[in-house]
Amino acid sequence: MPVIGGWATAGRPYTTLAVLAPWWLIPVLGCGHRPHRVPRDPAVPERKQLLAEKVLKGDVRATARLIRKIDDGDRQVFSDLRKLYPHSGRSHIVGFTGAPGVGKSTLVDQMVSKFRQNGKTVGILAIDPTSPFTGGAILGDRVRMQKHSTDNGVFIRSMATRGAFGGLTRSTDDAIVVLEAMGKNVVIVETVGVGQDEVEIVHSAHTTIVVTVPGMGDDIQAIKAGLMEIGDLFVVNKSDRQGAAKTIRELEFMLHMSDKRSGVEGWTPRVIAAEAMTGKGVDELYEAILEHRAHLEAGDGERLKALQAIRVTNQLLDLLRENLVQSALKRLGGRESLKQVVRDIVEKRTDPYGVCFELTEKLLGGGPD
Ligand SMILES: Nc1nc2c(ncn2[C@@H]2O[C@H](COP(=O)(O)OP(=O)(O)O)[C@@H](O)[C@H]2O)c(=O)[nH]1
Ligand SMILES: [Mg+2]
Repeated sequence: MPVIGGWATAGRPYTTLAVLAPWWLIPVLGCGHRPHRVPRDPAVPERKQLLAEKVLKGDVRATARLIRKIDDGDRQVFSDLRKLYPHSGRSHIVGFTGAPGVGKSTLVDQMVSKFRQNGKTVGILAIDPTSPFTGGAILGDRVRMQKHSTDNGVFIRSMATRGAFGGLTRSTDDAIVVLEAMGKNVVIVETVGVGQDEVEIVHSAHTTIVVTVPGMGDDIQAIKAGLMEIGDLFVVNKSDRQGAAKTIRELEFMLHMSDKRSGVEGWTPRVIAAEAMTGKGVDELYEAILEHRAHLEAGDGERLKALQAIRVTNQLLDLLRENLVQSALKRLGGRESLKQVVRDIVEKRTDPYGVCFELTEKLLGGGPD
């Protein structure tokens, strides 16, 4: 059995740097003339310090509060995250993605039971940016997960990422750090399966599981092209339905033909038939998850480390981007001034290139804020 708790890692051979780094970041990343220096901890009230400390002791309420703050885009969480970060990196992060209704939550519920039976503690993040107010799909998930609610070894939270500037991936990564520091052996992330987050999960997970069902439209339309590239494991759920065998065959064929897969070197994605409701295929999926982890950890864990390096690169660039943009906006004089500048650009009094260049110079060349 693989050691869940070894040096954890993640990421993927992505189009990472080129896509994420705008040109004005290059001086910062590459040839900055200032020596690298970690900023001092901002003055943090005692209460805030305690939040991270409580999380490290496994305090459920403190953990919930911190994740809530992350979800709200509260920038004060950074000092807590810095305290927690050294304690992260030990959990196995498993992502579930796929269209709404395919049975992800039902499967997650089954996996939680399996991990618990095997003595692992589990943190679950349900990501649903579509319904911040009603709870939407998450509400159903909560009801479904109720049987774990009295289990101290399970912690479940949903996130809508209302305020986070860096978007879904950023706040998901931050929340994962919190759950790892809390001491959970396994962190499961379920996305609601709409929009970008459906594929972005791959940035955060070590093992990405794409869930689909038989007979969703013609042929392989059951799965979007982007999803084919990110899955380490594919589940054809509701295989009690007609057409399951055909969907499985087609998926396997597509995987065989695909040359765009971004998965881990040496790993062949697998297609598993399941009925999450009855538990069919659940053992097989569980074993496959452990096998994938073992594959990452094989040898001296080079694959895991490579995955982690890409993940950290993404995370760092996201953070840098967020901080630089916020500083630039502050320099500009806030949102109101931004509107004025935009008006000036629209009326051709100036241009976006010049404004951007000037601001970058001020930010990187000028004195401190
Ligand atoms: N027939 C059938 N229904 C299932 C199966 N697994 C889940 N469901 C049902 O599909 C619906 C959506 O499941 P859910 O887990 O909420 O999907 P999610 O939106 O992907 O999280 C629920 O009503 C489940 O009871 C299955 O294996 N077979
Ligand atoms: Mg769900």
